[in-house]
Amino acid sequence: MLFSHILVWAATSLLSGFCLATNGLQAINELQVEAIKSLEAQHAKREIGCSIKNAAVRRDWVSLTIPEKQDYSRAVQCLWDRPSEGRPAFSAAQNLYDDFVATHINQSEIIHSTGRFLTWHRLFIWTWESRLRNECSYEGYLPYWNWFECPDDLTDSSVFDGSDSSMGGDGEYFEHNGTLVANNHFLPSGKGGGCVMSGPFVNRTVHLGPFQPGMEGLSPVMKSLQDHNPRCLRRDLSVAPAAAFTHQNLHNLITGDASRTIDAFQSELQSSSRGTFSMHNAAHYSLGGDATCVASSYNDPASYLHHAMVDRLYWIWQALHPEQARSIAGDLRNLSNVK
Ligand SMILES: *[C@@H]1O[C@H](CO)[C@@H](O)[C@H](O)[C@H]1NC(C)=O
Ligand SMILES: *[C@@H]1O[C@H](CO)[C@@H](O)[C@H](O)[C@H]1NC(C)=O
Ligand SMILES: *[C@@H]1O[C@H](CO)[C@@H](O)[C@H](O)[C@H]1NC(C)=O
Ligand SMILES: *[C@@H]1O[C@H](CO)[C@@H](O)[C@H](O)[C@H]1NC(C)=O
Ligand SMILES: [Cu+2]
Repeated sequence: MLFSHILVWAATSLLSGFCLATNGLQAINELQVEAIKSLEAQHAKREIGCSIKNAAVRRDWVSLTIPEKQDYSRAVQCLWDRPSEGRPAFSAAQNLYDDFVATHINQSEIIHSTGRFLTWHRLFIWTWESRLRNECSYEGYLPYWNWFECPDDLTDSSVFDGSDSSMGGDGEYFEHNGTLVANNHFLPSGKGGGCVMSGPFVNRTVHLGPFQPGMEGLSPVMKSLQDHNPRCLRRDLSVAPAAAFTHQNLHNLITGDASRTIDAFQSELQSSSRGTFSMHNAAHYSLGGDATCVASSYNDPASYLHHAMVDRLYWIWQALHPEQARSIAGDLRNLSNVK
């Protein structure tokens, strides 16, 4: 027993490089094993169609080889080099990468804090992944940023180490007064806040947003989708929100009180019910900078890896709660019409 635990620990610590993982890392690995067993049982009699036997496999970024990581970034550059498909409402979008950002901005008021949250974002990242594969000859699937790795210093993670096989590092130092997060949390400023000056996307320009940036000093603020606002991508990597990534919070979400209904699960994962960061918000705000504007957060390419992890939790929850897997909760509100 002891021996097998050591093996598990060795495998996960190797995967997370040279940084301290949270106690949630082993917990999510174990829950994923349970999820796969559950799907194998549910799909045992399925002869045709989609099943766990022929499913695509999304992998942890840290488990990709360096050439695989570089190939993912190459494919992202390919979308960035494609022309915008240019609907009139999105006229500030300059390329296909921007079109994705614009689509998220356009729908932002109806896909957050509504019944669409989990399924809309699932479709969104699947569309992104499909275009990388179908138009940019990317052969893998969308990797995920495993929040339970390196929470003490994100720049130790191979997602954010600033190498050409990462999503870029922290922003340059920019003096500011921190970030105001939903529910009036205050997040002190970190070591960044300015332009990301490392990694494969350093020379890229973002054009849309921010609308309601949480980070103080993030400007100029955009007024409409016609407002062309070219600038560098900014980040302020922060460790404070990572306090959400405990095995207690994970178990509460997947097997505990918050797992009982889709409503409870979705609320706990998306927003914060107990005055602390939800896991979804924690990872968004730990990116800082451009990611602190909810609507235009996909200006940061790490947001796709982040939402692949959100989707992974949704998938594990669905696998372990088959009777509820296809239910949704919430309404179809447009938040700007809610007083
Ligand atoms: C979103 O896009 C649609 C169709 O392109 C457009 O009619 C609508 O005004 C846009 N909404 C916002 C909030 O930009
Ligand atoms: C939400 O409502 C606002 C204000 O009525 C409107 O301008 C906006 O286009 C709506 N957004 C969507 C996505 O329907
Ligand atoms: C931060 O807040 C202090 C006190 O409100 C203010 O004096 C200072 O100018 C602010 N700094 C920036 C960069 O806005
Ligand atoms: C960014 O542009 C600079 C100056 O043209 C160039 O030296 C550098 O190699 C570019 N970096 C990347 C990752 O494309
Ligand atoms: Cu979103």
